[in-house]
Amino acid sequence: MFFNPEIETLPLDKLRKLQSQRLHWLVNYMYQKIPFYKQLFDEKGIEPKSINDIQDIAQLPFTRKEDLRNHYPFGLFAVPREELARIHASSGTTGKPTVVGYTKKDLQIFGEVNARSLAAAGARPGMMLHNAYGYGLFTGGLGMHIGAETLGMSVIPVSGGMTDRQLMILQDFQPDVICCTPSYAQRLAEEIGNRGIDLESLRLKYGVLGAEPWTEAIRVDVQNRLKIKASNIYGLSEIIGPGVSQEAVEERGTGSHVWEDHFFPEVVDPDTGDPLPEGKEGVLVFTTLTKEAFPVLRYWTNDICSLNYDSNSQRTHIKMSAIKGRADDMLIIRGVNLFHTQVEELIQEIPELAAHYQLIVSREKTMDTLEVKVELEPNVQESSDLKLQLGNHLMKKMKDNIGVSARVEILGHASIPRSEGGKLKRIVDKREM
Ligand code: DLL
Repeated sequence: MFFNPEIETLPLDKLRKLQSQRLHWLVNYMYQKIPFYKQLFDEKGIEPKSINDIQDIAQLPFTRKEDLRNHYPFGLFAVPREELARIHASSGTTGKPTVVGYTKKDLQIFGEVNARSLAAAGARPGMMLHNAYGYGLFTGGLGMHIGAETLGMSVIPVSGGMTDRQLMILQDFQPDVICCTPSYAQRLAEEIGNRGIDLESLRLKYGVLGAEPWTEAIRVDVQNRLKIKASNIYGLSEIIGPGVSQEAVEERGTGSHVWEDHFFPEVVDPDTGDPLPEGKEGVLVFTTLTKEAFPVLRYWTNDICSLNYDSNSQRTHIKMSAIKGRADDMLIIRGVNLFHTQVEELIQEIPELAAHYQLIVSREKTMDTLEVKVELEPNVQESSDLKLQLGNHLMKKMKDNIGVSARVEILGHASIPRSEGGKLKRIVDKREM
């Protein structure tokens, strides 16, 4: 089902025209309202009035996290504080958070794109949403909330954590749809199994999972254990929050539609910043085409993926592949680059292994070393022989497929920490400790 059929299926020539008009508006708006962009455009000799086509975007400068940090908290806002309707923030790894603002109109857009996302994920007006994304400064909870209300669903604003209460609500209130991080869906699924809760007694049909990288390994795990159809939702605070892109439930595994009438995506070369053609992997960059309070131009997300049009899909908007990881989370082990999702994919190919794993990076003398800890599937009979054999198998797969030598340790069930409600850290970096 479409929430906004006209826009979601807009022919590409019309979409380009709309994007071109909106980009023209955006650069002129930024030039007038945000001193940072005025200075940037003046320095680079960019004449905002001359930007008339979406293709002109390649001439425009990038915005980076550092620019946001340098203007903390409100320095890149385009409206006076009296016109703000909402503030969110994402906690950085160090120091101050990144602060983002919304006008009333921005909140309408937030509702619209998340209503589209929920509808694409299988949700319908009249269904009940169990919203286990965190409420608060994090955009997940309130973003899905406004989307669900816009679509015409009822919302249980349960927020993340307190797993006992989540399980009670899932049984007693009978929600149709759940949204949370994939790692927390794994946790909930596992607890349901541990407590012998009959899946038939639940009404859940769909999961809208995101906010962290995940692969088919976790999708299979969650879908089987919860008997739901789980699709991917992507977004980031700097662009709006959740609802920047969404996988259609009937096209799972083929990428997520970017709502590109609002958020114009590009994939660029991480070193040169040159735009890359369709299908090539690089850094994802977004321009907000309609936001008022906190518009951003060519924001360098650091997320790695590729973009592709899919002519088999009814929705015309471009699809982004699942995020491989963030460029700053890429591990470099003795010259080999890797993301934890690559290891996750290999784990899925070994049926005795569960999608519960951790990567541990340490430094021995001057060499970085990688250790992978993975759990056995709970129904597999444990033995030290089997663990050794599976460990060697995964080690060889990593060497053959990724080119990295790692130590692998196979552990029994429930040995690796689970998500407490939010994003799960799957990499332990002992070099920083
Ligand atoms: O995580 C917004 C969100 C909330 C998205 C709920 C989806 C659902 P931030 O906390 O600002 O915002 O983190 C943004 O999380 O740049 C990616 O690195 C990562 N991320 C978000 N969604 C996905 C996803 C929210 N589906 C950062 N797959 C982004 C992979 C994701 N990574």
